[in-house]
Amino acid sequence: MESKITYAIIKEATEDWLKITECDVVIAGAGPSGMTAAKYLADEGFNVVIFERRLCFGGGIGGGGMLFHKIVVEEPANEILEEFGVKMKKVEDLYVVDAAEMMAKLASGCIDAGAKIIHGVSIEDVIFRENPLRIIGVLIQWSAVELAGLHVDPIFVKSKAVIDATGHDAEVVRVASKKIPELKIEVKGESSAHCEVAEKLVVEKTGKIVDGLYVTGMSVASVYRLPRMGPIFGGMLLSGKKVAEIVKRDLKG
Ligand code: 48F
Repeated sequence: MESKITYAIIKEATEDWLKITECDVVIAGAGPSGMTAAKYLADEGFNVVIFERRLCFGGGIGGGGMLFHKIVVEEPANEILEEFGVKMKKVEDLYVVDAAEMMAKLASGCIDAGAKIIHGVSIEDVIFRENPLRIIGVLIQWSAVELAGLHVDPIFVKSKAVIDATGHDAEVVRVASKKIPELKIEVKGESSAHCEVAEKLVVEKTGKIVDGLYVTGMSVASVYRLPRMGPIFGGMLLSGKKVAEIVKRDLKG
């Protein structure tokens, strides 16, 4: 029995990994924007993988508003939550949601659509090519190796599109901006709070950084120094949906 357990896990995991080695879309981070993007891209038949550093999903959703277990969304993002089957309560012009329900249902929505979420893996760098300058994949590492501070070389995953959904730190765009100066991107860091403006601009600025590299969610705010918005999540969902539409258009032509 014991060896069968090991055999089954390693065989099935390896089969998944072989499919991931070269895939359509790599998403960094299983927060609200990353999981929304994953669902809409997987719905279109793309081979989508999310690498999530932690052993859970939801990113900033789980903390609710200062640990009160609710978050809010505004119109029209409530329509996205309806598609994921999330229950909402209308309070004035806002929709209030249980943080746990939103985390669980965004995750099951993107998994049911066919996306893979791989936990405990961090994206630490990108693969690039010149003439024309483009991103063609990522370098990944076990988060446990990162945490242990071990010197272990990462491995490569090639993809037609890489989406930075890493949240406040915009980690993927940040590393690309530092290591590939020809990209001429500077990650400015987000600004202080102004909800309405932040919610609007984060969706407006969502999109392509360079061929092959896209940005969604709070990473957008970080790249362009947009205001933060606190525990209102409509912009994250709308940004995830928008980046999926842009990637779909670019990949399908
Ligand atoms: O931070 P996060 O929830 O990103 P988001 O989708 O949503 C932001 C909101 O939660 C909130 C907000 C809006 O109202 O202000 O903060 O933009 O999720 C980001 C996920 O990415 C993972 C991280 O663990 C988190 O779950 N992550 C971060 N860097 C990496 C990563 C990395 N280099 N590789 C893999 N995962």
